[in-house]
Amino acid sequence: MSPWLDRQCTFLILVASQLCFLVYYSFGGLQNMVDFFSWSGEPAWDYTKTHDVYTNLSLIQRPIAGTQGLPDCPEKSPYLVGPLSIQFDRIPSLAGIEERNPLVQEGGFYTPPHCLPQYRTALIIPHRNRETHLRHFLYYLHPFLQRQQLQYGIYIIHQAGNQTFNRAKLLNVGVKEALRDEEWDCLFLHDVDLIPENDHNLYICDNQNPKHVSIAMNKFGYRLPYKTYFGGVSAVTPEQYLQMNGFPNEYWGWGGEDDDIATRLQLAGMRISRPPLSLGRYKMIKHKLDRGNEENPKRFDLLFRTRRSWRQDGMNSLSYIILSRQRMPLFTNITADIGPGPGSKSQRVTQGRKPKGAEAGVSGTSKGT
Ligand code: UD2
Ligand code: MN
Repeated sequence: MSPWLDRQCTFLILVASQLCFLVYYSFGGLQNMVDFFSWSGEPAWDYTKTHDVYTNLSLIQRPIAGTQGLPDCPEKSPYLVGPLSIQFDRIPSLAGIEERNPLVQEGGFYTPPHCLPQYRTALIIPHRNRETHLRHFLYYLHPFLQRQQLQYGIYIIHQAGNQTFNRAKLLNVGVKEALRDEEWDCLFLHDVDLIPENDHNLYICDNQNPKHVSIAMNKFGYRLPYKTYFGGVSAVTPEQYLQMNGFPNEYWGWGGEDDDIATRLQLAGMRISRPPLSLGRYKMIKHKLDRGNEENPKRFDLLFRTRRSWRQDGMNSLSYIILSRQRMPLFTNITADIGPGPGSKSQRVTQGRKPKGAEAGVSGTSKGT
């Protein structure tokens, strides 16, 4: 080969390999590329053709007398419609949502009236000062879940006071309190500002492994931002939750707790399961970082220690005080004093005293209950 040709070849190889890299990264790395090329058995969804989230609801909302002789609900509900239209420009009223969901019982509970449900799912939502997000959430999630023919309950876990927010600890409180009500098969841990875009994204657990559900969000251009990402919406069975000793209690402020959960589930011998990228789609309501949930400067140090700390910090070290448990028309509201967080001058919201009506004895104030 002439030196001229040789140089031409080297040049072409260089250009080709650069192109390959470009393609690889524009697909968001290996995980997304595998999803893109592998056939998942799901139809290719067209998100330009969307349906109203209340479609078909009147068909499943006619109450019938008694539950005797009801057939089992099918594995997959025949009422599902696929991609949903989601808008946040108008804020629905709670009374309006109630009116459109007449079969939701006090406390935000629902059981299908025409068949015996195969799954019982509790949704657990950490919350403080996000009332408009909560209304959007209830407006979309109630009809979404009813169309899936699940038995479900919605729990809003409200952090009392204005000290630093602690998402993971609130999730621990929520799991413990929800399991007092019912033997839920599946616990959905859900940010209040995320709305699922496709009702074939079933709110049920994977019995083998914890499931990360919100894998494609508008916020990240509908791609998984990194391989071990576990934020937003995830689903665990009570057994999986106990196997990983619940979630960490020591992450105060924004960030890190989701990565800790991803690490601890692996340390507990499990791995992350995920739905197909075309199904785990979510819209996040735009927002700024909340006051009281500033970035946690200790998150990297804490993450460095997860391997050593996960067996001591979690469900077995959880301590909190329930200030109120209210059965609202569309959800159960649990207000908890989860402590002041590190570096805080004041003590608990309740200053160590049991407030009037608080259920300190029953609800896990002592460690390890
Ligand atoms: C990301 C993750 C989230 C969590 C967080 C870091 C996504 C979609 N979500 O969310 O799961 O890991 O980073 O901590 O990537 N909240 C309140 N009031 C507050 C603060 C938070 O209700 O004052 C609740 C609410 O349910 C919210 C959630 O905590 O959706 C997560 O907080 P965020 O929405 O401010 O954080 P974000 O969007 O960065
Ligand atoms: Mn958010």
